[in-house]
Amino acid sequence: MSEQKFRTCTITGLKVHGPAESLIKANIITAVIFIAIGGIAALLVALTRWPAVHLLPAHWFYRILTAHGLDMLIVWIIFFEIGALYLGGAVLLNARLAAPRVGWLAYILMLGGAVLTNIMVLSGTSDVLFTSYPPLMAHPLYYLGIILFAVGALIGVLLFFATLYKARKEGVYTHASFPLVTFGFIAAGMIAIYTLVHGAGIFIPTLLWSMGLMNMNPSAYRLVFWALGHSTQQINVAAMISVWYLLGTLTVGMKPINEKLCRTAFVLYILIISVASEHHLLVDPVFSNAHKIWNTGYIVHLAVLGSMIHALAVPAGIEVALRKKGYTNGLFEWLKKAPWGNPGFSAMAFSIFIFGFLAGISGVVFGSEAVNITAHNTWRITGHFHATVVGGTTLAFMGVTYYILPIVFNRQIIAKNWASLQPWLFGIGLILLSGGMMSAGVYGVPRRHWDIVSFGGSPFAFTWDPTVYMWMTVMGIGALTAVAGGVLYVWITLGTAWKGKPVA
Ligand code: HEM
Ligand SMILES: [Cu+2]
Repeated sequence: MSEQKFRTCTITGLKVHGPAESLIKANIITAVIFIAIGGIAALLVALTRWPAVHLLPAHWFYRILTAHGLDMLIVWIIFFEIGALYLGGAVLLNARLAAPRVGWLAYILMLGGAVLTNIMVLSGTSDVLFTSYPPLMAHPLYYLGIILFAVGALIGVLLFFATLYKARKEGVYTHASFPLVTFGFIAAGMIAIYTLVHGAGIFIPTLLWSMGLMNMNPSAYRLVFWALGHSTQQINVAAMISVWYLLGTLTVGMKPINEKLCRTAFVLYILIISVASEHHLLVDPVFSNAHKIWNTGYIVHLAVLGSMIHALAVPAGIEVALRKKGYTNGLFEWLKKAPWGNPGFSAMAFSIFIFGFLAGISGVVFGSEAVNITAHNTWRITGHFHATVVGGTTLAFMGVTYYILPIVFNRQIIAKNWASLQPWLFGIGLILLSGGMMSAGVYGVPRRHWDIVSFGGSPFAFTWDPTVYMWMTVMGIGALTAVAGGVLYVWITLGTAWKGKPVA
């Protein structure tokens, strides 16, 4: 193995493989460009749903909403995850990336797919929203774009596993087990593989259907689609929790109190989490009631158990680490004296709080059969998943970016004070956004509706409880605050990558 391709990180002492470094940079920068695009879409969509503003006309609302869902939930998150997998597979093990050329192939497929899908959406031929439920039909190239993206992502995940294999085989990494963070990424990678296979399982037939070559049964579509759509959220959860462990270590020197238990929790995710996909089908007349109750009332709680273990392990690990630093007065001195000005720490703390309280609890409640019938397709759901994938995953990824920039990009963060403020703006904005959505949803405000005031001039008048307008305003203020945090993130990340001073 040629040693000259490695650089030693002056902060962590990790050996950074040059080709891995280039690929991580490309994937992360692309992710950030897409969160910027998705963020502009977020602002437009939020300002349309806020009745006081009602910005876009109906057709542009649905078009931009389609772009927002795709660019955020698929493109931003998965590009970032592929970058993170290369980090966990190569950099954290001081190993080389197994086959950098394959990594570039994956990158090109993903980028090509993302650009193609965006073009099809913005050109107005594919207003099908993120879920693209038949009989809504997009242009065939829209589905092709998604397939290319998914194949690229699958290749990236396989490259991660090949990298681990090589690190072992070449004797670079010899400990009995991989570090916990890498272990969590392995869980994410395994879930990713069966998820992406389901992605092919649904989007290839849908492509053929859009070309007039076969029929499509909407119920069958929903079943297979959610094997993809829900399971991808479990990649996000596993990756987010791995990032919590990483940030806990980097920010306060945390060590898990019982590492075996944490690993077991990841194994529970791998085994159980896919059955949770069925919570998307609770109002569909496809499964029997008994089946739904078994699934959502019992089995899924084994995965919830995994989350509960992490939810205790991470904060407890942080508390122990801070108490070891001498903050032992009273119950909460450690919390008060925590490094709140370090954006890596505050992003992690907000992510844990939002994911634990807003996302986790609402998810378990809305995912039960009895409650789902009233929560389904209301803004409660949109509030729930913004707490998971935005307040949880996206914020955790933002936090770890403040470490990836010095370690992988070898640059010092520009505008440190703004960086300290960034997770606060994004986190508080998200709490208001998700809280506003969920609260309005309790009154029955539907998701994906362009006009909740006159329902598009519907003859059946409907008057909301005035409280609804208050919650819509909370949502709007939250959206503006979160967008401000998002703008800071994009500016600081791209600015640092481009003009940050090299790490001494
Ligand atoms: C500043 C940040 C954000 C704001 C203000 C925001 C706002 C919104 C709003 C207002 C909607 C429309 C809901 C509806 O009409 O039912 C929406 C939908 C959605 N958002 Fe966000 N969002 C943000 C960030 C994100 C991120 C980072 C992700 C993913 C990682 C995300 C994923 C989604 C998805 C999947 C939908 C549903 C699309 C659909 O119904 O087809 N959002 N968002
Ligand atoms: Cu789900």
